Amino acid sequence: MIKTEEIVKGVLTGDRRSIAKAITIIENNEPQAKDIIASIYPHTGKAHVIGLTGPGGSGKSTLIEKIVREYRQKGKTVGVIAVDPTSPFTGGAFLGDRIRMQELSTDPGVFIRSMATRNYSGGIAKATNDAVKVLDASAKDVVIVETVGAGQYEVEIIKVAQTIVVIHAPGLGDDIQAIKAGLMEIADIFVVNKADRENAEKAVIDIQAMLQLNNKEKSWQIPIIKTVALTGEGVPQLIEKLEEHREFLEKEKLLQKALLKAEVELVDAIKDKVAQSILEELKSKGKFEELIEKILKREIDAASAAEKLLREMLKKA
Ligand SMILES: Nc1nc2c(ncn2[C@@H]2O[C@H](COP(=O)(O)OP(=O)(O)OP(=O)(O)O)[C@@H](O)[C@H]2O)c(=O)[nH]1
Ligand SMILES: [Mg+2]
Repeated sequence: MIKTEEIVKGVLTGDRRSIAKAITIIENNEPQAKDIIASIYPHTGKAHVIGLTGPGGSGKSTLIEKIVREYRQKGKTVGVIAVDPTSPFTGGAFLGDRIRMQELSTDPGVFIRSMATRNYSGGIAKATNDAVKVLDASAKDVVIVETVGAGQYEVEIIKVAQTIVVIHAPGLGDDIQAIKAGLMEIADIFVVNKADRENAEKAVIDIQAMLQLNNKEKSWQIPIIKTVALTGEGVPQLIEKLEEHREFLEKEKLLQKALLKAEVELVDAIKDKVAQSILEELKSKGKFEELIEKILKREIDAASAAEKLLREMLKKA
């Protein structure tokens, strides 16, 4: 067995084999997983975690390949985890693009991995989260998680990702129902892929209509981006929105911090005011000088005197 420290050290330096080993340990739910996560945890929290979900065959894997390339051109490092709760990844469509993906996977700034999470007792979301932490700790700027929008996992992605992209494509029953209601709720960005097909515009209009129905007052406007994953068309626009959402989240965080700071300031100010007005009240009661005398004569200590004064004041109130 490889020592935990060795794996952790490897992960932190971005060593491909250590990253793979750590994820395998997580995938197999080995006891070592807990120690690895505990050790890398302080080094996490920097990556932008993007969840990409949608019906089977909508073009998720094809699109991810183009997204990865675009991020690499911008100098960002990327990790990808394809979660396949049913079959091992090696049988999946990702390998349909075998050659192009292989090309990507020799790039040291890219790590691509599928995960079969059946054995993980903590649930798929937990296993995925832990694998994301490994990639985050390995200093990937962006981590993309691909999940099939079927079953329960689609909504679980909200526990894993900061930005959720829901992808749809015309020709999948040609019905917006192909996107489950649950997915509509969690989307930060919509993608209509296969925009080269003629009925793509209809899909856009259908999603627009659904978004309007769901017209809650929101500070983030959910965009709908058209893409052709096969050619990469629309991918720069998608990346732009992904970055915008990331900035939006940062601003929200800053706002939360500002709120917290304002609260602390207010509490401090109240404390000052309360203390001051009580002091004035006590001084005006005449007992104040009397007690000072007693303290000087060592008849009472200051703390007991303060308590006595406050108690008398409260009794009168
Ligand atoms: N015409 C067209 N075909 C596309 C486009 N994007 C992907 N495809 C094709 O659609 C099929 C499914 O693409 P994938 O990327 O495997 O879809 P997926 O959503 O990852 O599928 P699963 O992982 O099985 O859920 C493949 O044959 C792709 O070549 C597109 O923009 N236009
Ligand atoms: Mg796929």
